[in-house]
Amino acid sequence: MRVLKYAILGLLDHGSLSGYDMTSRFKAELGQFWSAKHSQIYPELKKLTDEGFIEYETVIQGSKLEKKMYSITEAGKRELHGWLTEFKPVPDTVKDEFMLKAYFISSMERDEAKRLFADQLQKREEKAVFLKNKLEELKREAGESITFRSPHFGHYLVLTRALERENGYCSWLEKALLLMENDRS
Ligand code: FER
Repeated sequence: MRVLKYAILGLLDHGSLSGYDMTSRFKAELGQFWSAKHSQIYPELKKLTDEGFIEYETVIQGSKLEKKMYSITEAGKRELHGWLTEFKPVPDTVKDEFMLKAYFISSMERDEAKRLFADQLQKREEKAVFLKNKLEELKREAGESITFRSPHFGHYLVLTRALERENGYCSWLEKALLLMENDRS
């Protein structure tokens, strides 16, 4: 499934963008949880144009520079809406290399395992702090409470989910470290 296709349609549903604007948006925000390479974005823009889901207008910048400003078409809006409202089964668990190491923990010495878990805990805590700061920043920017109609609601949802995930990961790592600390088997 071409999920990048829907990421592009979603971005364009809020207003027209150049290819450059789009790669910037991927870098800044969307890319934090849905990364895409420049090399993937441009062929997808071409494909979506051929399919009639987006269109572009060539804008002259200065004397020579040209850029394509992309916008979503009515067919594109219908396509996006179809995807947004479609029910899906729970996807397979995202692969996490650390889980594979946890599964094979008995092949390590206790101290090695403790160091590995402590290192992961430190890094996950740093990530949680980063996300917490992002969330505070978003709340300040949004001003009043963020409700369904707020333009920040989607960003808020994705950030709160990410923060819950990292906090949950940290508390699991702490419990695992305690288990290794307290049993002397
Ligand atoms: C953001 C910063 C980080 C953001 C998402 C993330 C949606 C991370 C998400 C994740 O790790 O799942 O601004 O905006």
